[in-house]
Parts: sequence; structure tokens; C-alpha cells
Amino acid sequence: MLSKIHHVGVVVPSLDESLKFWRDTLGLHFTKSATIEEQGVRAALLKVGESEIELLEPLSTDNAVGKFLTRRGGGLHHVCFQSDDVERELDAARSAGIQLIDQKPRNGLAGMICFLHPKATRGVLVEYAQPMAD
Ligand code: CMX
Repeated sequence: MLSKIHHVGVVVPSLDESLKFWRDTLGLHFTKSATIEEQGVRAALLKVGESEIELLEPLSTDNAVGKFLTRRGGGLHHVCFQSDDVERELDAARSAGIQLIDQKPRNGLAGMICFLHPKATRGVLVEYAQPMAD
């Protein structure tokens, strides 16, 4: 079941520069950061209430996030819904005929994640995440 907005993804040219605004000026609580080679990004999560902002800095200009930065100059990139079972959400989306990016969940900063294609979701890149138990 989808329970809340887990995070909103924001693409930035530099994670370190962006943290000066999101963490230091706005005062959001920095949770963690990591380089996720499979996704081609450096990413950081900042908590605000029940949800988070995920900052994404591309590792190269020719991957998914790099192309987004080049084309749009960064900004709002995706919305991620939390689920207790991403595999089930993916099966439901497949059964509903929604075009998928991921055929099965994979590892991301937010836990086990998967993406639906923005062409099938009226232009909004949608992610599902099942956080790992702490
Ligand atoms: N939101 C809405 N539309 C998007 C988009 C986004 N974030 N990113 C790309 N698109 C659109 C483009 O505008 C383009 O539309 P048009 O054909 O109408 O011009 C179309 O998708 C194709 O864009 P592209 O730049 O040619 O890129 P690709 O087809 O190579 O890839 C996508 C697009 C969505 C499949 C790819 O970005 C992807 O696989 N994203 C999911 C993975 C990801 O974003 N990972 C980073 C997050 C990591 C994490 O959260 O842990």
C-alpha cells in the first residue's frame, strides 16, 4: 500500500553547493548521502517532517539525470511514494498497463526502488520506494 510521499527528487549541478541552501539556509535535517553508481548520481536525503527532499547530482552528462540537468537546468525531477511492498506496486502498475522503467525493484538511496515511465504518468516521473529497516 502507498502510505505517504517518501521524497521529492531535485536535480542539482552540485550537491555540496546545494546543501548550503537546503540544509544550511532552509534548515532541513541532513539524513545521509551516497554515490549510487548504478543510478549515475551522488545523492543526499534531507528530512522535513514525515518526508524528505532528495538532491541528485549527476556523475556524467550522458546518463538519465545528466541529460535532465543539461536539458532543463535541474529542478524538480520526480516524486517518490513509500510502499510496504514495491514488488506488489510494480505488479499492479504492470497489470494496469502502465509503462515501466524498472521490471523489478533495485537498490537506491531510499531503499528498494523502482520507476514508472513519465510518458505513462502524464509527464511526472514516479518512483516507489520500500525503505530498508534501520
Ligand atoms: N520527468 C518528466 N519527464 C522526463 C524526466 C523527468 N524526470 N526525465 C526525462 N523525461 C522525459 C524527457 O523530457 C523526454 O520527453 P520528450 O520525449 O517528450 O522530449 C523523455 O522523457 C526522454 O528523455 P531523455 O532525456 O531522452 O531520457 P531517456 O529516455 O534516456 O530517459 C527516463 C528518460 C525517464 C527513462 C530516465 O530518466 C530514467 O530512467 N529515469 C529513472 C532513473 C532515475 O531518474 N534515477 C535517478 C534517481 C535515483 C534515486 O532516486 O535513487
